[in-house]
Amino acid sequence: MTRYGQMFGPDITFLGVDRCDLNDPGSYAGADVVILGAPFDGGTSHRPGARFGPNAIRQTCYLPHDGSRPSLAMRVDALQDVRVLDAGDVETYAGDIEGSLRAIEDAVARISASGAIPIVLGGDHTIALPDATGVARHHGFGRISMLHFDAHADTGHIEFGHLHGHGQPMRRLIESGAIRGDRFLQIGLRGYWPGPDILDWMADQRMRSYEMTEIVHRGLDTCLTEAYDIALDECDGVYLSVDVDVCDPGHAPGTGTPEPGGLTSRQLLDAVRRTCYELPVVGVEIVEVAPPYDHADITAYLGNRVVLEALSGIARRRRDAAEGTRWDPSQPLLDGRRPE
Ligand SMILES: [Mn+2]
Repeated sequence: MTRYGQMFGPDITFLGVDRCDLNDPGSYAGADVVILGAPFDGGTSHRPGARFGPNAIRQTCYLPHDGSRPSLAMRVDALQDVRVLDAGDVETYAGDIEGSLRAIEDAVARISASGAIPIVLGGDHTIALPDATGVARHHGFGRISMLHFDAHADTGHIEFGHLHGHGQPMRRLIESGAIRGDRFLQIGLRGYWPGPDILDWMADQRMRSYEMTEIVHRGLDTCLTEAYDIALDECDGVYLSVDVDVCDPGHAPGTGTPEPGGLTSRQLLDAVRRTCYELPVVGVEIVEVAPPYDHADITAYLGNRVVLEALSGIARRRRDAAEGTRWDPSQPLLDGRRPE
């Protein structure tokens, strides 16, 4: 496994955190989180370009790349309070799906086996299969649930004559037993795919999918609370998969298969933060950031902040567990009217 860092620009790390080498277990021993790039977009059905996602997510920020990001809302500095390392990119080739999936799964499995949480920067959504499988190899098949933010269900069977692609990873994960169909929670679906045959298959798996109309009608927080209950039932951990196209194209234009009418970036960031604070998250991925279609780096900035919200939620969860405290989202940051 080679560090593939120079292929898409300088070999940088996420906002300047320390680097590690997955070939040298000592270099990431004791890490809480290991960030991994998976610059693979050979599974896209429409517009490619997510291979440029990892480095865009790593570097798109207007603050110094100094390995420090104090969260105003959570009052933690996730890059300092937990040990976050960046293992660079996995070598993938868009024309070799199976070989790329094997390399990604092996890399993620190494991170999980070390006890760290992998945060994978995609890449198209094909990588959800090796990402979640690599985590399940450590935590146990059927022992982790899936919280999947996406405009699309990604439960296709055979597309373009292939079993693997960015519209199919969720079906493959259920078929393999890595994740139970009835512990699969999908948030933000909308639009005009898939059709009734695939929906029937999903119903047979007892998946729970929250389409945007239900989310608008009931409220995102209500839906999340319900999804969290299902996710924790008979499972030890939660895998968080964020396809940036869950957000409205106005909030995330840089993606391959945009679908109008999605979440706001505010909703997504709050949901990621809350998920990583309230649930035992054992793996995270942010996929489908495709810089060639971005405008003013809107989507790259969002991808960077999704990672930071996940990290801040994880950091605050650990601090509160150690100190017996609890984060209160209604607390003001500053309130000069409040007596001392
Ligand atoms: Mn997807």
